[in-house]
Amino acid sequence: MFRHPRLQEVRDRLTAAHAVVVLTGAGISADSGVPTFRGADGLWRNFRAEDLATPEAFERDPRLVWEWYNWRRELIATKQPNEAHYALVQLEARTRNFHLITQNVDGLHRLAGSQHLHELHGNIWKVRCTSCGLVTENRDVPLSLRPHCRACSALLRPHVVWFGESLDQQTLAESVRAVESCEVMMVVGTSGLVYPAAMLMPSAQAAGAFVIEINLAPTPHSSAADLSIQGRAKEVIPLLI
Ligand code: BV8
Ligand code: ZN
Repeated sequence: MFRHPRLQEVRDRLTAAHAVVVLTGAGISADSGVPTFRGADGLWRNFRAEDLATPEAFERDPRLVWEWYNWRRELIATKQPNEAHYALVQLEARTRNFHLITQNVDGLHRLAGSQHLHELHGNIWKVRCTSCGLVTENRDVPLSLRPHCRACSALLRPHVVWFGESLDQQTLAESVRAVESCEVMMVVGTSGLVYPAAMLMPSAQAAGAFVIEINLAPTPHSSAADLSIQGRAKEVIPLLI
């Protein structure tokens, strides 16, 4: 049973807060069996995510990039949300003004029932036409390689944000507004290395929010957090709700 001297304080702060924001990263899905990006299990055929999650990689070898996404879609299709995902759904239901901002593209927050969700980096279950831009949901596992647009027959790509690509401006603006007007922000299972998502925590703090980090290990943001709890998301989050 996870123990920490300040769990009750966190529960009280979350209960008293009118506006709460939660930012999640790959660590919250690790307990569902989805590999993180920078952990030991973050490799695929000796490629790093940074090598494949780029427009250049897709330009150079769309088949290889699609094979990687097909591998991830196939893996994620067998995974379920864990206690941490469900606890955040409960927190959302009883918080007046709640925003869940995720860097994850696995769709597990949506599957768990989160409504006020901002998917900063897109969603692996959506595809986008490289020509006409049509975005559709696609759950084919595997996706027939080099998938083509029904409307204009151009090549489809995953509807995710690659390194070097800018985030959807509206999603980012909504997320910034949310962190700048919340009383409590929880940052769960992210290494805090990827920008501009990594700017959200300092922005919350600058706006006066009480920031709690929950992570298995210390991160570059741990010292800045008002409270950094070292533990497994699926054990800690349910205890805070
Ligand atoms: C942009 C979608 C520019 C794809 C992803 C140098 C300095 C600063 C910035 C840059 C730089 N060089 C380049 C940049 C910009 C770059 C960037 O930040 N690079 C980093 C690597 C330095 N950013 C970008 O390119 C962004 N775009 O900046 O645009 C621009 C501006 C104007 C106009 C045009 C362009 C786009 C970034 C989005 C990239 N896409 N994903 C896909 O998934 O297929 S990012 C990818 O990393 C995932 O989304 C992932 O979620 C995300 C972040 O990683 P984490 O979630 O933190 O996961 P990670 O594995 O790192 O960590 C897991 C954590 O969980 C660990 O801390 C671990 O301890 C913890 N953990 C593990 N198990 C548990 C746990 N915690 C709790 N419980 C557990 N059980
Ligand atoms: Zn098209």
